[in-house]
Amino acid sequence: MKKLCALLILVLWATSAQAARQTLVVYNWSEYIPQEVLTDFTKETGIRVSYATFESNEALFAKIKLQRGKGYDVIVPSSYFIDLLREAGLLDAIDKSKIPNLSNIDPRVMGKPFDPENTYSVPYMWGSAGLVVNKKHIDPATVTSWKDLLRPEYKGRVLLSDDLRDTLGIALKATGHSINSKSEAEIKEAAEFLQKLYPSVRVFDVAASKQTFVTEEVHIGMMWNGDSLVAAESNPDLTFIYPQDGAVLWLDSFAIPKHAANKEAAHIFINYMLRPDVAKRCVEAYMYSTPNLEAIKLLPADLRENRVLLPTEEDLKNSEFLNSVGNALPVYEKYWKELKTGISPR
Ligand code: N2P
Repeated sequence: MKKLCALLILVLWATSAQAARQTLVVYNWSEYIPQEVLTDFTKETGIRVSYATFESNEALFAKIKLQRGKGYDVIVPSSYFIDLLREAGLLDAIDKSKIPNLSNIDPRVMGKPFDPENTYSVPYMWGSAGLVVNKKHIDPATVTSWKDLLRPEYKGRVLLSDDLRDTLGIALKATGHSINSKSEAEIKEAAEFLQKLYPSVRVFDVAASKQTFVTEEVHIGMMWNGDSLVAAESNPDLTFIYPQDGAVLWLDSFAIPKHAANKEAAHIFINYMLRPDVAKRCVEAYMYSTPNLEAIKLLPADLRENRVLLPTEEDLKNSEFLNSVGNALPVYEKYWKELKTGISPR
């Protein structure tokens, strides 16, 4: 018995010592994990972190596909991109026995259609694309729907996201359809809404949307909720609105690529990120909605009550999470390209 215990201790020690020698390669959205959190992870575990960032799911997918699931240990795809990566054979199953902090996660974000058993994904943050107005120029009380973007007085002052599903998503909402529509007629109607709006658009952007709103180059448009709260710290006139026709919701999750070199360390990292005190620091830095119920309890009251950060069911009425649209994706791409280039699809 004694011998067995000694052997077990030796194995555990060897595993953690081996993990500690490794460099964990994390590939994540920009501005999503504070550097100090990564530094503290290394201090605690001895595992170094090499951190790279991307600005869109498409860029992430292309990179992981090109490298055939090698080169990164932890990635953070949104919603249905988990499914796309899994289908392409690019993800490895998560060993949930190594993520005890999974018990902190709100059951409402578990088991989404893109990964019904959470075999491949562990939720990190969720959020929305909603409306932002600058109240110095526009009375927020007059803006309740995506359709309001069409008002002629906003001409040249509108910002739309450069993300195809987000932007066609808000146009689908404006025209009364699901953001996950697979109907060509509905997608076409949404694209026509965007064509009508096009002359009003000053910028299509995601990465620089905060900056563009803060400098007041635009007065109204779409933005991720967290970005709007961070931008409002620099320009307090920026106000976020959950449109009555519904916001576009996403859930970003940790996943492990199929041929990750440091799977042991990847699990240690994911479990660390789900620790309530760590998740709290990430929320405070980037103001997105955490699904970590224990972390929410640790937040100061003003953040817990902030409905942009943690919206109520009522705020999210008519909102939907993005899902895979399967074979309809090329239809979205066709209309998106037409909008951006002016070249009509055949
Ligand atoms: C954080 C980006 C949020 C990711 N900068 C949206 N899926």
